[in-house]
Amino acid sequence: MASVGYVASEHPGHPVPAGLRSWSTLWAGYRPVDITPPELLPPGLAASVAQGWAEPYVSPQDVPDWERRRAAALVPFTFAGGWPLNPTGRTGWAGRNLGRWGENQAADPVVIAGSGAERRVLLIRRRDVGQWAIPGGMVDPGETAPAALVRELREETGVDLAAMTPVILARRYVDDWRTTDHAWVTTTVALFRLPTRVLATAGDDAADAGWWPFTGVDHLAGLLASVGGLYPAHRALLRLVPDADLAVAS
Ligand code: RP5
Ligand code: MG
Ligand code: MG
Repeated sequence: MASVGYVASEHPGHPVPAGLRSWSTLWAGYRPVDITPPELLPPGLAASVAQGWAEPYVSPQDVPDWERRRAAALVPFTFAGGWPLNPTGRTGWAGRNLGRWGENQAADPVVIAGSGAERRVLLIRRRDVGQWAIPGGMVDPGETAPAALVRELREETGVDLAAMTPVILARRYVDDWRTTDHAWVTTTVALFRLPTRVLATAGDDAADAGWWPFTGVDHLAGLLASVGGLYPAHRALLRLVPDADLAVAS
């Protein structure tokens, strides 16, 4: 098959053309751009490993337990030449910009308070991209997703919902900004419903925390446009909240 001369760096902001994303479509000219940051390459990698958020492997070929990881994956994935392949196909980006090669499991607690026109959703402003997002985070090694939902919510907003049982909305891929062909994010999205708002205080990787009117994702995005915007990857997650939990716009 003829190669298509697509080089991601020549198309800033462009996704890979839809017809070329599938790994089963041969594309000899594919040249993804490596976005591995210095803190995930030697010598900086050692400090990131010591901080506890990065695994020490410079290449996925060094990872010793792929069989176990594949069995535990939320979204199945395949390999080529020892490299795990993003289950959504080519991204235009290579390397690792996340703690782990392959699937990085996150937990996203969607907390809703009030009803009708008073209904609100608890969001944080992410320090990395400056946008408003669900107060989620990565599941720690050996931790369960339900435990991570409660821990991340507490760390990022100060709200402790350990006594509640949330409704799991989905276990799915999330289009995180750090995604590459060989390291990506999946998440467990869960809904907590509160009768009224509780005090929220930003902490950890949250620059701000607040309750935003939530009568629909598009309305929410409009509200947030002037203050950093809504983290694009979380639009799809917030759309998972059942209609019954949304106020009818009047
Ligand atoms: C998002 O990044 C996930 O949906 C989750 O909210 C979060 C996990 O990463 P950190 O907040 O730990 O950076 O894509
Ligand atoms: Mg966090
Ligand atoms: Mg977080």
